[in-house]
Amino acid sequence: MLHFVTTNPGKVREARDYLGDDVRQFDYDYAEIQSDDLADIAARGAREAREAAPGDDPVIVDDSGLFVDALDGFPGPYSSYVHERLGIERVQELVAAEDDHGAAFETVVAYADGDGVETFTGRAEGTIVSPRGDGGFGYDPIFEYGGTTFAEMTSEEKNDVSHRGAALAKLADWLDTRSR
Ligand code: ITT
Repeated sequence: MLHFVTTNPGKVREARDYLGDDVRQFDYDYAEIQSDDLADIAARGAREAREAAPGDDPVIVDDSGLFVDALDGFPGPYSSYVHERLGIERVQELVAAEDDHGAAFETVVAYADGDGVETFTGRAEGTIVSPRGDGGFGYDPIFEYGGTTFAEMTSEEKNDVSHRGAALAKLADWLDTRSR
């Protein structure tokens, strides 16, 4: 069993494409440190959550952020707070007032087991647009990649091009190599 430590079922759905049905959501609120570095946040969270997870099973933590070019990377590590407080429409309005609508999603997946912690990163570059689509979660309706928003894609289509898909693919490869 692999425990995905998150309050976000959308992340778990995307992870199952790479890691199979062994992935279980573990709704544990680890202490998120204040840092500009997603890897630091995810690695510390994974270390703490492993202590709290049932048995000796490994855990993963995913820390992600939306980095808007014209806003010097804002909201970045504060994406969750900004999502709750402002919502995606207001973020889109902020970006629409700028000339450059470019943005990137970044994810760090941290895996912790008895041997320690490994981190895997992924990035996707796109454009902030008015909301479109009903799929995905979070900022997906305003993040356009190749003419389609992430919310207009199926989970598999998003995984093929997304930040999380890239990080999960690296983790899956690493687990595969290690088990040989
Ligand atoms: P956990 O910390 O419990 O895992 P969270 O949703 O708060 O859940 P993050 O802090 O990693 O996770 O996410 C920061 C924000 O970015 C949050 O509002 C998410 O909904 C959003 N987000 C993360 N990944 C995303 C993705 O693939 N597409 C759209 N929005 C995403």
